[in-house]
Amino acid sequence: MKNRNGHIKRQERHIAMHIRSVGLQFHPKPNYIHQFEMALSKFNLFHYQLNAVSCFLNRQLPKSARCLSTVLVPGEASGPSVKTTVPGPKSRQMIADLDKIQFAGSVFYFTDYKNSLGNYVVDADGNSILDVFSQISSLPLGYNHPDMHKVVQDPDNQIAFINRPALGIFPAQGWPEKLTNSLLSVAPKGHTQVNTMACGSCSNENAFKAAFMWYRNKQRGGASISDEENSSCLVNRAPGSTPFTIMSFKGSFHGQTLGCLTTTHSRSIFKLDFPALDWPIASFPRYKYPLEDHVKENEAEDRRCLAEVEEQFEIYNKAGKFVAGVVVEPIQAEGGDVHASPEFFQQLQRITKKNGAALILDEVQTGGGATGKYWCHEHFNLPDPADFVTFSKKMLTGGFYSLPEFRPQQGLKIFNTWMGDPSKVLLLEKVVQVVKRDNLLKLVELSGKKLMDGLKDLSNRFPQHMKNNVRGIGTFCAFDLTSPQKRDEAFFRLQQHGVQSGPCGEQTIRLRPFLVFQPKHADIFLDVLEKVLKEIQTP
Ligand code: PSZ
Repeated sequence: MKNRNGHIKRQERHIAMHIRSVGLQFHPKPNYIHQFEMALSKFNLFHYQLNAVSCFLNRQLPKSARCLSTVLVPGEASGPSVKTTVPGPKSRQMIADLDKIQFAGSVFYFTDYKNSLGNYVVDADGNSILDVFSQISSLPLGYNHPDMHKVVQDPDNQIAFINRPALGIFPAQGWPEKLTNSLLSVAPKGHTQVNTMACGSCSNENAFKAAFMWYRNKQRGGASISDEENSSCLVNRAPGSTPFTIMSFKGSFHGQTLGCLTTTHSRSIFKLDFPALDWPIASFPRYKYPLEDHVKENEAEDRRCLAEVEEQFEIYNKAGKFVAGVVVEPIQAEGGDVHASPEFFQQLQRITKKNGAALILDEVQTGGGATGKYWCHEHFNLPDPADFVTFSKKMLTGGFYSLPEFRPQQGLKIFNTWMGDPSKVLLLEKVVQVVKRDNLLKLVELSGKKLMDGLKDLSNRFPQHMKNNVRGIGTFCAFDLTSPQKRDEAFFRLQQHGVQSGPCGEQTIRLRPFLVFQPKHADIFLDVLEKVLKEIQTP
């Protein structure tokens, strides 16, 4: 008994430590954790036999989409299987080992990547977990997809995996063709230019820089660069260093490097103690749900936020802190899956253009297919192509697309050692082929509809726990619990029942499944969520 109590205490401590570091609002509730342990000792959780369900679903799909309910990743588990608490004893030991070397409080659990397959991640304790978080929304085809293995096994590709080039100066022969077959084959409308980068923050930083150069060149109006500009920039002084700014929105997340961090406003944990630039910030719409019952108020909310954008342009441009760009997420993700209307984005583009600034769409999280299109902003019917579209995560490589007028005029301006990694582009080339071959964007649409219908149904049936603001495009879905504490409990219980979801915002759970997430996986998720909603103890 002593051992058992010690074990539960350790479990609580770990959860509290973890929650602190990822910023969940968790208040340890020994009671439900304890009850969970008791239940676990009675039976091993969850072995779904879903073949029958799968066949049934297959018959429900339209003919053209039937292939979508067949097995996409052969050998994938038929449901979650949880044998220990999550994280289990092995993971907890490994977390303690890692914590001696670095702060490990953000680790959920250690993962057995060899045995993970498709939509299921297997942890170090052998728990098989339905993963609807996909490595913070970043692994496109699930674990160990056979086509990804083929890319790595191809001897020609192995050369690229081993010999990582400094891409800006020594690209491998055939590189332009690789870019054409991968990134450019799915480029947003009008985008013929693409630069690769290592991560999302790096992509945004460089898009900001490209916008600044473009803005300065417009100001120069063709005049050549003066000696004074060249010498003053070396000591961070005008006129070489510019007072230019990038406008961003409250609640946004654009990365944690210093420039990006100035445009990130989602949570203080990211910002506290770091210097920030004096750049303009406007409000992002916060709608009332259900949308159909609040059309007028939400239109007014759009107008309020757009008026702030206009106002910020005026204030900063007047003060000589010229706004060279506006950066915005098509859906604010880290900030709690906050959606805005197509009309908001259309007007934002109009205002940005009118003020001579560049519109930078940060599709790091929304891009890559999760909304049923490669780029979320393709749902917005923008009158013109966006000036920049930045990406990373599901695209495997970071980088940004831009319109031709934003090309730098000199080398070494948008530059670093690696400029991304060609091996990631090889994988992406295959991902793009598989998405097309297996009709995965259509699948996202179908699975997304199933998720949204199921979530709306649950929010109607459990109004004491779920808020009436289920939202989503494709499988990029989210819902709020009625309090931060309930969100934390729901997140914890989902994990214990073998579902890995993602927390974001104050009291939101977001779903970021793989592109191989099928309606049958949506059924499993919804079943587990219903069970969790019945179990919630937080008042
Ligand atoms: O805690 C963190 O730093 C996290 S957790 C999730 C993210 C970052 N998301 C990354 C992200 C993003 O969602 C958007 C819309 N823009 C930029 C970024 C930064 O990308 P990375 O993390 O690759 O630098």
